Amino acid sequence: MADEPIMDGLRAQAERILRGNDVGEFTKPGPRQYPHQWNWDAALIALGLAHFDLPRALTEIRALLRGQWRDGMVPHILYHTGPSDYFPEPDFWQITTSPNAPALATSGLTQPPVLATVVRMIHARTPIHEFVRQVYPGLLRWHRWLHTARAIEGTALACIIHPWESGTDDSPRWLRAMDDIIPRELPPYRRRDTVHVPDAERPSDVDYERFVYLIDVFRQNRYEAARLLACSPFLVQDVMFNAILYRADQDLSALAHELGEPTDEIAAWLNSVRANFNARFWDDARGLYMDYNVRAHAPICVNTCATFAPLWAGLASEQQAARLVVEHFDNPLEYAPNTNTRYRLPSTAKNERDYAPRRYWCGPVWINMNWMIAEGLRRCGYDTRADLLVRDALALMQLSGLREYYDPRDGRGCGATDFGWSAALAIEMLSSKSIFGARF
Ligand code: 9WN
Repeated sequence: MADEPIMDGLRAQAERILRGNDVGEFTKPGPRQYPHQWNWDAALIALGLAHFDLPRALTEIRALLRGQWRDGMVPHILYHTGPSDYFPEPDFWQITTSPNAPALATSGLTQPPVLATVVRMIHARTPIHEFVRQVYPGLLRWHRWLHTARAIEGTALACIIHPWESGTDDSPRWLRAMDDIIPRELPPYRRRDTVHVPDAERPSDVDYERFVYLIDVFRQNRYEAARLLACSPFLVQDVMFNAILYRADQDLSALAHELGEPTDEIAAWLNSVRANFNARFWDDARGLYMDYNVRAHAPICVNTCATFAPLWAGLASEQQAARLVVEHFDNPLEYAPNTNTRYRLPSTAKNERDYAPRRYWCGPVWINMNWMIAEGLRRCGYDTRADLLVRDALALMQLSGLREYYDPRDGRGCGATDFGWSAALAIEMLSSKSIFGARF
């Protein structure tokens, strides 16, 4: 049974963090480590804020859409308050070379499009018709850009051109895909991400060099979408990004329907993704979803928590869902607790070569992943497993505070402190009635 007074303490702490990271129109993901607005952080933070301050939640979303590029891209970082000690600083991106750049300083990349889903979730709880009408055109333009400017081979599946676009930056799936990228010349830069967080919990220098090299390629090509598809050394179809997009298309379509807007274009994207998703990503021999390296014309055979994202989207068949759950989620060598690990869900399978329990996306538990995968498991009828993920997420936050990620062995907190989406999703999970009652 959940201990409700302690849970109340967690909720109060989460609200305090969201208030503390609030800079007026946007919320810092982490007060020191991440002092700007990030795309999918802003969406998840808005979901949490909506539980106790709906107007502030809507402000967060409006601020994010203010950075939208003329071609429809919603960028991954927005520098509303100018430079800080965060690298890359706004000028490093050189976005003004693009005719599509907005007036606001932003990065030149995007991030997982979870925003339409969040808008629909907030609206389903407290109708916000006028707001939905205002933001709908921006959401539609972003999705259209993803399904066209980032699409190849005549399908609506989207490509990403930088690991940062996946939101799971140094996941071993990208480390493997970056093996072939040899930076030729690097612009001068100084890493700042290891000032506040220990080196061992952040990407290695070699990986960071590749992150920077890719940005340099994009700025030299003035962020022209067609050129980036043609020349980016990193071109990948990310299973989780596409699952998030597919679910967001479903939510966008529901919003369109309610607004009396046409839904044919969205239906065509949904049909195309549905028709191509499993053929592209499902590995029937292993019973796992794998990303696809477009440059190498080959799947990226690395087992990470991204494999469970199709559950969130309703893209896995009953049999596929059962294989994911029984062969992998429940497997103590991969994701289930064993004598070495107490907490679910390691972000990389424990038997993967590059599994590292404290390094960024290479193994630690992330609260957004637990939440999203729990929602997916529930959608497919695996409520008991979903409860395990919610229980562990809440237990970790109580044990170690609202951190960016957690060591699955002992629950120690890693990365940034007072982390925004951990706080927001603590509130979201505590507010969802299903977590209370006999199951805990
Ligand atoms: C680069 C803000 C962001 C998250 C990403 C996470 C991390 C940035 C960084 O922090 O990425 O975008 O500097 O490491 O990987 O998912 O949006 O919280």
